[in-house]
Amino acid sequence: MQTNSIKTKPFKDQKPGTSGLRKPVKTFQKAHYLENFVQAIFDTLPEKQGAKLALGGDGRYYNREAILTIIHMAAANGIGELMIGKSGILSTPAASHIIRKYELDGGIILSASHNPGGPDKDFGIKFNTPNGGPAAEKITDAIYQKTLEISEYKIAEAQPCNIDKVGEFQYGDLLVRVIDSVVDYSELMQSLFDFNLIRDYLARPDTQILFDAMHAVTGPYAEMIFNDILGCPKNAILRADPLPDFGGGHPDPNLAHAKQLVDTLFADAGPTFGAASDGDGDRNMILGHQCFVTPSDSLAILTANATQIPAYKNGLAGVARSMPTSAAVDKVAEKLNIPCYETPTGWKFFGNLLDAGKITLCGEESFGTGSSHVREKDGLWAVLFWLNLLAVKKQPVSDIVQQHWQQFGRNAYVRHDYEAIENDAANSLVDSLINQLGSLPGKRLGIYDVQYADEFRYEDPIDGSISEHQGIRIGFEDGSRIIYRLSGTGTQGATLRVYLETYTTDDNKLKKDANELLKPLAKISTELAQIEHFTQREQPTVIT
Ligand code: G16
Repeated sequence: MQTNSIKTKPFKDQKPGTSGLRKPVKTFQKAHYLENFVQAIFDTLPEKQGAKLALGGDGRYYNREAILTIIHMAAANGIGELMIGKSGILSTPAASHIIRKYELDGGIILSASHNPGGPDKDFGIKFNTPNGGPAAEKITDAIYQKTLEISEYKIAEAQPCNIDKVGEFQYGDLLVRVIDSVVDYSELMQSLFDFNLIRDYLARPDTQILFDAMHAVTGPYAEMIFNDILGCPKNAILRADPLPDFGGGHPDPNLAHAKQLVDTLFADAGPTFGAASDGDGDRNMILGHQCFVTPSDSLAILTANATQIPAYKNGLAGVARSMPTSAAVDKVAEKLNIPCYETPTGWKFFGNLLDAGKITLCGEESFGTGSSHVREKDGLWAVLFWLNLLAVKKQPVSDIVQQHWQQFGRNAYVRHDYEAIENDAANSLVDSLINQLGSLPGKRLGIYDVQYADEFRYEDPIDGSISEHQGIRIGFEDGSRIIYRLSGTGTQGATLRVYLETYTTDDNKLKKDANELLKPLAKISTELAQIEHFTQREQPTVIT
């Protein structure tokens, strides 16, 4: 097999963000762009020769082309084995699972997650380490450094290569194993949850569920689990077929982008349970009949009820949430007397805590929930956890949520996103906020007294690594918070995220709309950051 060394020049914009490198497809299609980044990944591997890697993605536009390029580069770089999802399809949690199960040296996942797909939309690539989780910052920094120094990459002469059939073939010295990851993943799920109980629950005449796969990667996984194994009818899954452009939709499971699902669940005779997952299958949204469970509440409720689920019946070592996620889970952890860690945004920050056995469950406000079963957040896992819980409790979702709030109080929560704003405007807004931080503690803003105002800094309790500038926190005496962050996953300009949270035990407020409860705090947040002045936006683009 002929291999070539191709001369190239660095691109300056290949610094991975919150979750890998995400750019418009057109950027990835520039000559050498993908290849440079992949070569940098290979050159960062501790043992490149003979390494075994997983490879696959969410099936979005450019997935297949990128996979074929990576196979040719792997062969030329001395990689020993690639384990590839059939037709290039691997959900992010399934990739994490196969890296762990088959003891691979890592994996390359092609996804821009919840970002839209298509020739004019987004693509992404990220590297996961042997623990199955997203590479830690020191590794992504090393990859970035390599991209700045690169002068050539290695690639084999293209040869026909069939990734649509399960089986093995040799590509020079490289062994390519095409697998059906749906089988591995569904076996893992069956080892965690009581499938017999869930099956009986789903067969009840008063139970009806609806899962929205959003034309994204979870379709085949959901069909095997819900239709084939749990016996749900075909129409229990919406948008099951994965499409390269997600059917023109935005594969983000939230109230704005899963509209048909939300409308159905909120109709008078709607199903008892609804859920959705995102582009690469790691996010989840949970709904009951006329009830939306915020991701922060979902994490708290799963934590409070974990011992009712087979996999967690012996209790939890601890829990973790990202800083902007509401403190609902903190209240539960306190009651259970288990540790609760606060990490920066990004699943990679949970990796060390999971590996060290310090936590069992973790989650984020950005519709991500997961556990120690893999090292990624896991959309279908969260859905099955809820179904197992419903099968045990035999109560409507809304009753479970209300009872949780009665017991622990309610952390009412919303997030306002201002998308695609000018980078300079976003940076000026953040600078202006940082300049105010010193003068805020002790001040009264509306009906709230500022207790602290700072930039979040994280010291990893396991390896001592430090991550600075992880978001601006304004904390109030009554536990309310306003958090500001710039997203690390957008591809157009900057996205400002404003997270609002207030805590209440007042019975009258337990049934109220969160937006209503957070109105005063929302007003303070826009005034303090002078959002309209800096961005010329009167309203957020999306409220979740
Ligand atoms: C990624 C990360 C998450 C993070 C989310 C939003 O999720 O894995 O940890 O919370 O992005 O990040 P940001 O607020 O910086 O946009 P995903 O599902 O997009 O891979």
